[in-house]
Parts: sequence; C-alpha cells; structure tokens
Amino acid sequence: MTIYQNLIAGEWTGAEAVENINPSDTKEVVGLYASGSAADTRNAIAAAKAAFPAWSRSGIWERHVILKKAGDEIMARKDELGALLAREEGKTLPEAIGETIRASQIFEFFAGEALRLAGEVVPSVRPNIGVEITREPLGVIGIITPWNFPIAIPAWKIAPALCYGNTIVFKPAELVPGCSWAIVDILNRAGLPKGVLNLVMGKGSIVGQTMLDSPDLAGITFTGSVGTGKRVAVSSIEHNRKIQLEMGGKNPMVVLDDADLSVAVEAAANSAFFSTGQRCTASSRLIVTEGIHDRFVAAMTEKLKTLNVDHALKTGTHIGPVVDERQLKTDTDYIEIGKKEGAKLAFGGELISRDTPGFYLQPTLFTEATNQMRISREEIFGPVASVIRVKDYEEALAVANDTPFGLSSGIATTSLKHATHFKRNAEAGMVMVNLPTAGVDFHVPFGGRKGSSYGSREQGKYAAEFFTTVKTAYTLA
Ligand code: UN1
Repeated sequence: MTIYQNLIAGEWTGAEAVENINPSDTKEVVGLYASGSAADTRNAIAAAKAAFPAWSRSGIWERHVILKKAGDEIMARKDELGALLAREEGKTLPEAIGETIRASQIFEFFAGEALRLAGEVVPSVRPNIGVEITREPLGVIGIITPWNFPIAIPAWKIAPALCYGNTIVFKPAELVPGCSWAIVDILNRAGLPKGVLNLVMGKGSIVGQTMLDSPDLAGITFTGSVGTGKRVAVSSIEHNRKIQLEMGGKNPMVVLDDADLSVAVEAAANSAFFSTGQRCTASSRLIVTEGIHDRFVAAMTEKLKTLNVDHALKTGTHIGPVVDERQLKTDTDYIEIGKKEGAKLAFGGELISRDTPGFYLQPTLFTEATNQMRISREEIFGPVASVIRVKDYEEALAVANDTPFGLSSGIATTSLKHATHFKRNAEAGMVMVNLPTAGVDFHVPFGGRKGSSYGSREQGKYAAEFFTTVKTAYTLA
C-alpha cells in the first residue's frame, strides 16, 4: 500500500506510517498515513518561518486564485471526498458530502475575503497628522484539528490563515488524516509556494507537543478536548502566543409547552443524534417543561425507533458508527453512570451488530435526569442525551445556563416573548430558535463562552480577528 506522506517545505516525506481504519468496517484499511516525528515537526515550523516573509507580502489576487481553485476542486470532487470522509470518520454519506460542500464554500468565501482586505484612515487628534489602521498577517500559525469534522474544520482554519497572509504547520487528528491529506494536496497543486502550508500527521504527544514547545509559532488555532485546549493555553502564555480554542459543549435544548411538537422532536433528534452525537454543538440536555414532557418523550421515542444505525455508506443509514473503540467505551461508561445516578433509560443503550464489524451503538435517551448528574454536566461526545423535566420557562432558562460550557443553546417555542428573552439571556455563543443546536452556516461567527471557547471567533469576517494583527501608523503631513 502506498503511504500518504507529510508535506514539509514543499516535499512529500515520511516512511513511518499508521493505518487509517474504517469504523463502519474495522477490517477495512482506508489508507496508510505518515506519522511524523519531532524532527519533522521542527522542519515544518522552520519551513513555514522561511516562507512567511514572501507569502505575507504576496498579492491578494494570488491568494484569491489559489483559494478559489481549492474550493472549486473540493466541490468537483465532493462525492469522492465525501465517501473518504464517511469511511474514515463514520458519519453518513449525505452528512459527509454536506460537510465536503461546506469545506468548498469556506474556501470560496475566503477567496472573496482576500480581495476585500481593507484598513481605516482616520484623522489624528493632533493637527497635520494622519493615522492609518491596517491588518497584517500574524506569522506562522499552528493548526490542530479534531476527528469529528475531518474536512470542514481544517478548511475553516486553513482558508483564513492563508487568506490573511500567514504560513501554516497543520496537524490533523490521528484518527482521520485522509481528508486533511486531500486538502493539502489540492492546495499544493493549486500553486501555494513551498513551505507556506506544511502538513505533519502524527501523534499529539509528539507532533502536537513539538508545536506547543516552539517559540516560532505566532498563533495556534485548536479545536478539540478541554484538557488538550488547556495545555495549548498554558504553553502559549509562555511563548506570548495568540490562541484560539474551541473545546467542549453540553448544549441545552429547551422545549416549552407551547412548542410545535414535531419541530421540537426534529430539532432535538438532529441535535442529539445526527453525526452520532459527535459534535461539540450537539445537544445532550433536553430541558422540557411539564405540560409537554410526556408527549415529547413519547414522540422522541417513536422517532428514535425510525433511525437506522448502520454502515456510513449504506443507503438509508441515519446514524453511523462511533468513531473508535475508545470513544465507544466512553459512551458506554457514561450510559452505566447515568443508570447508577438514577436516570431512567427510555431508549437504546445497547451495542448492535451489523453485517460489518463496527462500533455501532443505539441512540440512547435518558429521562428523569437532573442537571446535577454527571451525564448532564460532562461532555460525552456520543449519541447519548437526557431529558430534564422543569416547571416553566424561568426554570428552563436557569437550568440551560447552569453548565460549565457555553457553545450553543436551543429553544423550541412558538412564543415570541420567550424566544426573544432566550436569545438575549442564553449564556452561549450561538442561540438557535426552533432549530437544532448543531449545523451552522459557514459565513458567520462560530464560537462560544465559558469553558467552551477561548479567544476570538472563527469563520466569516470575524476570523480576521485571530489571523491578523493590527497596526496603527501615524504620519506627519
Ligand atoms: C456544526 O455543528 O455545524 O467540533 C459545526 C465541533 C464544532 C463544529 C460544529 N467545532 O463539533
């Protein structure tokens, strides 16, 4: 089998490789992908540093053309790349193709942004002096991405980094190197100069740690677990490095008595179980008021009976497998914890076998949960959600906000008064009314509050905040 290698200083390199396994069929090896060393990582950082002066001064048309070409190629290959994504990560083929389209749209968006770079010219408070405010690229950016969005998250970090003139050392999640390799190959062929984008696949403890230890990374943008995010933060303070962290969520979905039941069930089922619940924007706390509680639980249970858990590439699959054995163990451990804590298992909870050996778990719904249980406070990152019964809207809002996290927050209601109040008072970076907590647009800010995020927002024009540094220049006229 050929090895998909790392790209360092414009050269494909690496003989050490690991298998990329399909979680829908663990007999299938998706490919062999290089596993980089500390020396590879240091070489990649040096290459990005050497490429920075020229790339930071490159013309905006050159950046536009490269980003546009990448977006166009990803769109033209959406079925093939979507299938690769579904095979390596396990989300269903329609979800995977949707994510691939999103990655293409992100490149198209930042291709456009490259042409819209602008500053401000303002008068000084002193006579005969002019002031110019401009944005300059930050420098070498370290990009560390998680396994749950193998193409969209790399796209939404790489595209703005390049758009604003930065160079990159990119470390994708070890579990899903395939889509990352494909994006880097596409950008490399689209004409990026050598060293501007370096790919170092490999272990967090080696590649990631070498990145954290480097004084040459001006910024790190990271999406992943809370624990690793904290390590990125601590090491970055030492190096005076800018950081952007997207970490966990324990997102609430409030369902009020006046909700349209079918809207509420669609939003809750999508939030909790699509993409196998493996989204930081997933909802795992369904906070339901008394008057609709029993009807909601009955309708959710009926809905869950209709969802097929199966091979990600199979037509008719609604929920693919869990990503790997370790995550499956986390999920099943939490199901046991939920039972011990006294929540009632209303649906699922069992492993299932299919034609191919994979990590198949039923969507799992607890009822009679309280917001103090561990299953309500800790991020599980699997197809497991709990219903928490509350008296009224006021209690629902208080419970929704009573969490260490603050990424996304949803409400199902037909009341303008409650929707308006919730939008204003939900302690979250994103609020969804009558919509799932997950599944966001690519052109508007993404990010959260409290334990979920640190640093400025991702996506849309707000991305410039992280990927540039502001300069204020004064001139005597
Ligand atoms: C989405 O819900 O559309 O890791 C995106 C995550 C998020 C992305 C969610 N950073 O799940």
